[in-house]
Amino acid sequence: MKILYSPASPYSNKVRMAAHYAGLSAESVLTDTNANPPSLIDSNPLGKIPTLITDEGKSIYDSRAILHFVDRETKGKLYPRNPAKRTEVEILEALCDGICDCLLAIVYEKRFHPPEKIHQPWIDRQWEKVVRGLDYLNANLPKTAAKLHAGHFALAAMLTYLELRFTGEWQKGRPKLRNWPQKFQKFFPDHSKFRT
Ligand SMILES: N[C@@H](CCC(=O)N[C@@H](CS)C(=O)NCC(=O)O)C(=O)O
Repeated sequence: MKILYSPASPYSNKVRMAAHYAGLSAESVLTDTNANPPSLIDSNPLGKIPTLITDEGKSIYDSRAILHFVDRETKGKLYPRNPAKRTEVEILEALCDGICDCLLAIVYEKRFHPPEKIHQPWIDRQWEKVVRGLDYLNANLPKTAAKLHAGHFALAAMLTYLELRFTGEWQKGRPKLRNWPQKFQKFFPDHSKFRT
């Protein structure tokens, strides 16, 4: 199995960590989305990473579909069996991925527009969503122990991306969230392997 990825991509980071944790072996293939390589475009019309390609050549995207696939392949290592708990985990994952969507919208706004075309109100609107999301997470962190789930990986990946692109801009007033990565590392010491 292969996972097309890039080290900075938070959704790729989430998928690679979770697959490793669940015990699904997959080769990570570094992929430059800007170059539209056939290996990506032929597997995913959206040209986005992560994209997982199975040994049978079937492609699976996006990151949540991949995690649901990994969960099925590993007999439920990523999501709780209890429906109410599962919904909670799925919402946590959706929130963390949604924050990443906003962060990426800000990064892409600046990256893909000439300076005079950058629309600051759009950036501000995205950042407001990020602020609300981070405040919510600071007040409602998931219990974190040896048994991890998809929501933990989504949260870890989102905070890694946030610190990569918005270094030092998110910790103030959110002490619980700021300290959470240390807790996560205790239970998933391999996390740094997935940043490259
Ligand atoms: N909802 C998707 C988002 C994937 C996504 O936006 N990936 C970014 C990299 S972090 C990408 O491939 N961007 C390239 C592009 O949009 O052309 C998921 O969860 O996998």
